[in-house]
Amino acid sequence: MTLSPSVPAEQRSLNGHLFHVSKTPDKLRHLINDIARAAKYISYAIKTTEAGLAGSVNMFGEEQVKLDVLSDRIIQEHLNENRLVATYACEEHDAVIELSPDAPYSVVFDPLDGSSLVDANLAIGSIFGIYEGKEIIGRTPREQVAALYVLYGPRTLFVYSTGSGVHEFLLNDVGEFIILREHLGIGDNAKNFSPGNLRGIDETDGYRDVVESWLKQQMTLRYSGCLVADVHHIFSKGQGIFTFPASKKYPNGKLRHAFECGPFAFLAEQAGGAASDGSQDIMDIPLTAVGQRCPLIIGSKNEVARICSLLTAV
Ligand code: AFP
Repeated sequence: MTLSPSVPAEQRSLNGHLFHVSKTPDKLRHLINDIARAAKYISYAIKTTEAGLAGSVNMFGEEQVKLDVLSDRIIQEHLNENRLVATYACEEHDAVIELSPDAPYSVVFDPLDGSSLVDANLAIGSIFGIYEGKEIIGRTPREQVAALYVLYGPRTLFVYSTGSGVHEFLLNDVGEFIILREHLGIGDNAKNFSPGNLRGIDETDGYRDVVESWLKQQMTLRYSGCLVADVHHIFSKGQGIFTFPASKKYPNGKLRHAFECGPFAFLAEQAGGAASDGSQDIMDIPLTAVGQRCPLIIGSKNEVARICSLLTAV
């Protein structure tokens, strides 16, 4: 892992890094820069918008907070501006939306992940996956040409991969994303665990065994309720495991395949980790609908494999 002082000056900004280090094609670089610009507005909105309810519901029947609606609008405006996006799909709409049909990319995104934590002032995030072409349904996460997330915590971080490693940037005081760490890696073994959907511990075969094995090994609990924050913890510490298996309430898990599981699976693989739904690599599960959900086991490779075998052993 390299820290910023050793990175040549022209490679320190997000744009410089995309251009010089990741050798990202120009149009994709422009698109990622536009997403980063949207993230700066969201970061600002989080600090300045009253955390009340918007009084509307999304396609899953969940109440949208003002910031969900605002973040969604900010991202849409930025995607609309550049004529690089043919279609997009996001958590707040139930259909794929067409923007510029002949444009080179399609984008999947969760504008504000962890929005139920806004009033508690915990970390929240945005997640993006980028595909070539205008089709989203029928694709697999492996076909993404880039995936990235933004973490709005005490500091705003931007983490991206265009297929050559995972790189982390910090939003500085003049509004520039500056390199913090290059080539984030996830080691094969986990010391931290992040157990989502614990209420389903006895409804998912083997989940109680998984959790008991973590306690027996005296692993460290780290769970915030925001996927972006919880999985970023794994990237940041270089090890760990996050689970959100199915249960009676969530027969296919809660997390959305297109804009939660898929982008994180791409990033985890790039960092040397893995992501599974319990039996299949998330990277190879086709997107069948915008609202498709998927169980998620993500993080250190050996631990992902061990948990999948415990979940399917019963
Ligand atoms: P919200 O965006 O409604 O807060 O949901 C967040 C989330 O989709 C994901 O970020 C978390 O990992 C997961 O839900 C947490 O779910 P539980 O609240 O059921 O633990």
